[in-house]
Amino acid sequence: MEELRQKYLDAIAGAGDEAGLEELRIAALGKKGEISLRMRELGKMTPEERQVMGPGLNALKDEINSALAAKKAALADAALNERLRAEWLDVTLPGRPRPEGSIHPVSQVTEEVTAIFADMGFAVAEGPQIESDWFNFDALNIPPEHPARQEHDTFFMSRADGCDRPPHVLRTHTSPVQIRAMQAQGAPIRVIAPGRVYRCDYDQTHTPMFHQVEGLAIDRDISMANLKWVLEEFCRAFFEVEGVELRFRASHFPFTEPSAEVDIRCSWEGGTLKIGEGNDWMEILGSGMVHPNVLKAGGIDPDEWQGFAFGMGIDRLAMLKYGIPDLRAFFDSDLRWLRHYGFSALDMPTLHGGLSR
Ligand code: 2U9
Repeated sequence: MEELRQKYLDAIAGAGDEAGLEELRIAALGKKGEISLRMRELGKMTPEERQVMGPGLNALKDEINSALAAKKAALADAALNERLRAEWLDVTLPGRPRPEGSIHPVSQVTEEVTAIFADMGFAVAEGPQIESDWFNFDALNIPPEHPARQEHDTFFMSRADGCDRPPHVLRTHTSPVQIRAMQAQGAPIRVIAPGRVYRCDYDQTHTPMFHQVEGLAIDRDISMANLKWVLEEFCRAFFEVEGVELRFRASHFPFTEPSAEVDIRCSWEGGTLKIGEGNDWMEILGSGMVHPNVLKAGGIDPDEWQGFAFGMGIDRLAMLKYGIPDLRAFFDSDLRWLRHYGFSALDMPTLHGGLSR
């Protein structure tokens, strides 16, 4: 009995984990365990033998059970201590600094405009910034000799020596995106095309790269009335003013007929701009009914379909809404300017959350 005792106490003391302990428990005290078998043999003994062996085996069983429990607790303590050592955390460390980056006003306004038009059923379309002159001009009813080509201050890409095809251009407007969308999707269609455009021009109100968003809606029964409603809804949501008033002035663009420039009622009292009140008007966008030649270039039959289009400058919208005076600072990458005019990365605009909290 003393041999058994020593064997199991030594093995328990040397066990490395709970699984090892369980194996020892089964070997000693399980149904077919060594000590259990001995206890079963008690029945075959004489009463005298039983009187000696019975209490001895019971005491041995108790001692091994206690040793198992003590070792189990010790192993659990050791495991906890090891976790505490490995997973420690210095709670006195300073908090993480706020991220230094911020959302550029152009990105913010692009998101705002996209949210508003998405709510009216417009999808976002994208296309290349380097375009063929057909997509940038011809498809938009601006043939090679058209004076509008000069007005666009186009950047031309260079052609390989000996190539006599017309050079590609940096797109001067996002309109080619809508030509591509019409060709790919056909009618009916409702898309906006926000993105970078390029014109060789630089002063306080012009940069050689700027951002436009254009919209296109084509269906069987679309009129200037639909255009007017969509633009009024847009201005109300974007400038976050209930009483916006728009004025449509007859104008001319090669890609729309009839065409209208759109002014918004505003006041400049005290040198600050207020939208929706006062007696001044400020031009904010151009628009019109898509010219039949442009529909044809997009593969759409103008006898069956018609639609409206509009275009506006995203940078200019950002300046007006957020009171930013100089367009050129938009593209200087000056961190102090970005910290002042930028937006929190965690505060993405939504219609339900208020666009520009
Ligand atoms: C297709 C058909 C017609 C888009 C239009 C304007 C009028 C317009 C200017 C506003 C300020 C450009 O950024 S800006 O300088 N845009 O006045 N844009 S209609 O017309 C289209 C576009 C695509 C297929």
